[in-house]
Amino acid sequence: DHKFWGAQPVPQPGEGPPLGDGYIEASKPSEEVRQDPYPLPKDFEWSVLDLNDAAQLRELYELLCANYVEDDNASFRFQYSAEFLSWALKPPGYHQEWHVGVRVASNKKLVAFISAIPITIRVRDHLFHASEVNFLCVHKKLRSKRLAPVLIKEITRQCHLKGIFQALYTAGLLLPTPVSTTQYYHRCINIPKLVAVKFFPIPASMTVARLARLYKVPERPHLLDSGLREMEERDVSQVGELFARYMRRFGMVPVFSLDEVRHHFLSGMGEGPRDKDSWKSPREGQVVFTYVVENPQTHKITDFFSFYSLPSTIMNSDKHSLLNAAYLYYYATDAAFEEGADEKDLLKKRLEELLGDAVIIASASGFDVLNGLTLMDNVLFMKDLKFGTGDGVLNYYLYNWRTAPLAGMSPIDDVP
Ligand code: YNC
Ligand code: MG
Repeated sequence: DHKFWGAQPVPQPGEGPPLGDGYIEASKPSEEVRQDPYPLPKDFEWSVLDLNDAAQLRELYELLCANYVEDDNASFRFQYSAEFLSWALKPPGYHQEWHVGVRVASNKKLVAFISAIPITIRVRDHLFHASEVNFLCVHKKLRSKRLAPVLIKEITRQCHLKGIFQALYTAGLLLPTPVSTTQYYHRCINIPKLVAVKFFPIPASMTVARLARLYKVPERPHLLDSGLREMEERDVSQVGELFARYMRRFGMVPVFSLDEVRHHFLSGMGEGPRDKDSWKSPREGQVVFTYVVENPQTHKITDFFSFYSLPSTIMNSDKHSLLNAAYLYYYATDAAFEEGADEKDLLKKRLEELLGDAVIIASASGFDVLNGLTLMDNVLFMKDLKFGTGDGVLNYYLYNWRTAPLAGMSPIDDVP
């Protein structure tokens, strides 16, 4: 029984598959959009955050650090860094009005937040402008007071004011109605630590030492000798093209302009020298790690991969306080464009080499674990690269857009 979600333009339980793809509620001209903010309970006030102000960015960091998403056992809580939040919330064309905070009126303490960023997405054969809603958070002391629906209505109003009527969002929680459900996988790297903090339940009949040997990774990336290096500014257009072409394989994808490619894959890497040995020493505050493979003869970029740093606070250990987790982000390879009987084998082999190096670089950079979801082509390589099934799921949702469910953003051909 969803008092809020039951009245929103999202597919409702029991509706059955849609006859065709399209919006649920028509867009409105801006003068018909509600002009004044939704009322908050007394004692609270709206506050648009200026994330270019280090003090306000810090306030958001602290709110999320203490109150954002935890796993089901309340053992780990996401600890997004200030650098991450700055990168994630200020992509090209971002709107400050979409960084919506709630403060206690008397002392101005930040107690809730919701955000949106502009995105262009393709869902099957429809391309549209939308927003991606994320970082919905209400302080632990203010839970279950129906504040979340007010935040969601306010960010919706702010999107409508900018002419945006569709949104994409993800949640572990099951709501009406996922367009896709993906599962978390984990490539364990720092075995002794992961066992100590109970991230990795050690199987009976196994010792930590044996397990560590089983998960040991080489020190040096294999593709270094065939053109693997950090992405640079001069790669932006080639990476953009390769990415766009690769993503045609999937049913629901973001479509990036070159500015967005630069932002998502390059600017998150931070400043500082990019050299052949960069994989050994991440930059201070580095959020994203992007590597390309440049063919030494043709100088064409044939592949790229990226992952991002998102640590978690460890809540129940006296030995360790931070889980250094990396998450697979986007990748692409021109091996996907080969045609022939063994095309799937070729692709699988290439992705194992490529993302195998992602595991090696994550390890060399000090990450304890590399996480991935069952989306894109991840299922082709995760098993052989020793990713294990996690117990978390991530549901993908579309607001005000109807389409039949997609199989984990996997190739359209695989949709049941
Ligand atoms: C959630 N995560 O079902 P019903 S993910 C959406 N996403 O409504 P109250 C959620 N809805 O079922 P609390 C939700 N969690 O009665 C709860 N709800 O219809 C719904 N956690 O509100 C819930 N961050 O205020 C129910 O609940 C109603 O005090 C109950 O607050 C919820 O960022 C929350 O997990 C999540 O901070 C704020 O628990 C709080 O519990 C919290 O009584 C820890 O709310 C952090 C956490 C969520 C991470 C995320 C994506 C959010 C998407 C929101 C939907 C966007 C729609 C598109 C809008 C733009 C449209 C355009 C154009
Ligand atoms: Mg509440």
